[in-house]
Amino acid sequence: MNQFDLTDDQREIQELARKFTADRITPFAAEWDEKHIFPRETIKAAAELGFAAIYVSEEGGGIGLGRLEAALIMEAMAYGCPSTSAFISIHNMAAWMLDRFGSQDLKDRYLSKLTTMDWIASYALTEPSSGSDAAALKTRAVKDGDHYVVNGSKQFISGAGENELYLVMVRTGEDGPKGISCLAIEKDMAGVSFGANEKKLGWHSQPTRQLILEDVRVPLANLVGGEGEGFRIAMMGLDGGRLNIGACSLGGAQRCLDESIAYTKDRQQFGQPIAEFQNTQFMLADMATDLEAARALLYVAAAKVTANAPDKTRFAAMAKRLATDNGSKIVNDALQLHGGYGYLQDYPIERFWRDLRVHSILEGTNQVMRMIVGRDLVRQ
Ligand code: 2MC
Repeated sequence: MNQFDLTDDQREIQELARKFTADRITPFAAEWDEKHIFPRETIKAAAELGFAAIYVSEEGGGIGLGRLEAALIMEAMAYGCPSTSAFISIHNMAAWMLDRFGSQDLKDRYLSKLTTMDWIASYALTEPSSGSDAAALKTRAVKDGDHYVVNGSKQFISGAGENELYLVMVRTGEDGPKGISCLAIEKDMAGVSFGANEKKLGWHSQPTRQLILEDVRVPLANLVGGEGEGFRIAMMGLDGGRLNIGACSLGGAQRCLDESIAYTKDRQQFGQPIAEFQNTQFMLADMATDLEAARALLYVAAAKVTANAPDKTRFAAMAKRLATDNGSKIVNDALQLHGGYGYLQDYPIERFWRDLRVHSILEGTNQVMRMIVGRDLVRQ
């Protein structure tokens, strides 16, 4: 087997995701964006293919694949709609956290609903005053009998108000990362409410709201992992989430590159297709090169996360940084190649430009990615 190529199984799953995207995502994505439609039915249809629990174990009801396969699926779906693909990624991250760290009781109660997407899960770490410094979070859970009483608020929560389950990082102990635990909180528990739907530059096909927790009584049995393990669990979830976000940038960038090749071959100026100009070819060449470089690193990083390699976190951070920076640059160049038409909603480029912009910010800013890599380099 060629170690630089995908296996037959990986190609098969990629094809499945591409077909699903062509049938169920690409034709509708512009309307979801324009009208801010949350495509719950399409998302549920993705679950029928196993895409709600890609790296959840088969015992847990998932399809038990690795992180490279997950990246291939996310990349393929982002070719149609990065926002919807990323939304499905976040659910996968939460489902994996439950499968990997949850008790049997938690899995019995929630995981089967998550693998079918009868229930959708959100990941809640960020707070209004703790973003990059995630370990400074203040949402507090205090024990009272066989419950925790939870108070606080979580910011920028994808799926908030729509999703049924929230994996919430809360403070149960001391300041800093060691005092953090992870709780599974249901939408319908008393004291759970949501802020207004945020008005965003992109990612219009998914709602983003604050999650507000006021004296929410959460059974002790809803603790995911042990007390004090929440930060590590959250970070391990993000190792995979960051790969997927990088993959969403790859998919979006590939779409915009393909659109640019087609457009520049068609668009005539100065008596010839603009694809004939050397400037156009040089731009397309750089776009394709930057895309392949980012893709190669991301696939290596994904294999490392699957293998639990000691340098997996560093590689996931490097790959997320490169794929999201390169992806946004490629989409920006695609917009330039489309000229004034690229700025119009008649073409898909501006949507991808808006959707990919946030990938350099969320699931850890690209500055935090550099911090993770840099710290690891000098620690050795
Ligand atoms: N895997 C396992 N353990 C990890 C880990 C990982 N990836 N990262 C950190 N840890 C452990 C680490 O080993 C340490 O434990 P110990 O002291 O036992 O060795 C502990 O966690 C604390 O780690 P740090 O000392 O590195 O913690 P610090 O507070 O310095 O900062 C930082 C860590 C900046 C990397 C983290 O706060 C971070 O990632 N910030 C960005 C937050 C973020 O990504 N938010 C995204 C929110 S989710 C989202 O956007 C969407 C869902 C859309």
